[in-house]
Order: sequence, then C-alpha cells, then structure tokens
Amino acid sequence: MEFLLSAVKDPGTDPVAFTFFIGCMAMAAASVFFFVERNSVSEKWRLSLLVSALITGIAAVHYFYMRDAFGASGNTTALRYIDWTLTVPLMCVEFYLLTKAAGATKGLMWKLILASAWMLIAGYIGEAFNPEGGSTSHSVTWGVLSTIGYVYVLYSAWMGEVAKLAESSGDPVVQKGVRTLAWFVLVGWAIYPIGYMCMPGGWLNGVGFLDADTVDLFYNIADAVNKIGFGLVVYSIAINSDK
Ligand SMILES: *C/C=C(C)/C=C/C=C(C)/C=C/C1=C(C)CCCC1(C)C
Repeated sequence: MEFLLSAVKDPGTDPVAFTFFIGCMAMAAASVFFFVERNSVSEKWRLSLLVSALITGIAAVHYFYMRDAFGASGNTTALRYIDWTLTVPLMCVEFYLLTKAAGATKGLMWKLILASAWMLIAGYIGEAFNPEGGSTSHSVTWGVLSTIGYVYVLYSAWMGEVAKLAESSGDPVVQKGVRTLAWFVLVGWAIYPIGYMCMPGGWLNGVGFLDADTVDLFYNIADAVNKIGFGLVVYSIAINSDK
C-alpha cells in the first residue's frame, strides 16, 4: 500500500519510512499534550512545560519534512541537524529551569548549550561531508570530536554543576527528576552515536542489517524516547511537586 504520492521509500512498505510517519504523529500529539497540560500545573512549572511543547512541536514539523525527504531521496541529514540545533539547546534550557530555584545561572545554561552545539556541529561535518562510499577515518574523527561535547553534558548532569545544584535544591522531587533526566542523557542520548556508526564507512555499517537507512531508524527511535520522555519527566516533576 502506498501512503505518499511519489516516494521511492514509502511508509506503507518501508519500515524506516514508517517510523518517520509515526514520528510526525507522536511528536505532534505530545506537543498538544504538554501545551494543554500547562494549565493544570502551578505557575512556576508552566515555562518548563511550554519548553517541552516547543521541543516536540519543532520536531513534529521537522518529521513532516523529513518523512518526505526520506521517501524521495533517503537523505535527511540537513533537516535532522536543523531540528537538533533547535531542540537540543531547548533541552539544556530544561536543565537550567529545573535547577534555577537552587541557584543555576545563565552561565551554566550557556555552557550546556555550547557543549551540545559543538557535539552537533562535529556530528554534522561527520555525516554531511562523509565522502562518496564512506570513509572510516572521517566518520570516526568527527564522531570522537562530537563525543567530547556529549561527555561534557553527561558529566554536568551526573557529577558536575547540574547534579550538584539538584542535590542542593533540597527538593526530593527535583532531585529525582534531574536524576531521571541524567539517565536519559546516559542511555537515551547514547542511541544517537549507534545510529551515526551505521553510515557508510562507520564502524557498524554492514554489520547484520545495519546500513545507511538504519541511521534514521536509530535517530527516530532515540528522538521519540528522548524528546517525549524528557517532556514526560518534566511533567511528572511538575505534578508531583504540586501535590
Ligand atoms: C532531540 C534530539 C536530541 C536529544 C539529539 C541528541 C543527539 C546526540 C546526543 C548526538 C550525538 C552524537 C555523538 C555523541 C557522536 C556522533 C555524532 C552524534 C551527533 C550523532
């Protein structure tokens, strides 16, 4: 069955194309949910819920375009990185908002944003400028450089400033919430480099069923877990601390 009018990879027959289709709906639904639920939490959590709605809303629009791009050419790299460049900094803003009451500064927020921007720029160079047919040295070099930015965010969430601020907040709901987000960064964000390694020249390309298309499969699964998951954690912090 064909879903789209002119697609080489159609969501009706291609499993990876189908995850783009589902991604559109999941992100759009999550965005509406967080936006509407803003009204049922106390004042101090409304901005956090709005940011969750923006993250999933921005992703929904990108998924709509990526679904078409994937169907037509299989190449979504530019759209993917535009999406991440907007949404990952907003996830850093979430960390800032959650620890603000405990004394988080804008400086902390900008450090996280800078580290994640580094992670994404290096990742983009790794993917977009991967030579025809794939180059292992190119993909590994930029993958490693990107990982430095990732490790900084991971460190901050588990042991650095974010973790310490959450600890000193004295609020068990915030402590548990920030710890859960730190798990997302450790486990959920780690799905992305696995996808990255499936590109031509990458370490996992050609292992089992892993090929250039599975890059998008991993990214789509990771986006659903992280963008919707992050939002739900923030939502549960808001509801539980209001009790
Ligand atoms: C909503 C989008 C999110 C949370 C995107 C996160 C992306 C990453 C954590 C990407 C990480 C990468 C590496 C650590 C190395 C290889 C290149 C990347 C960019 C895939």
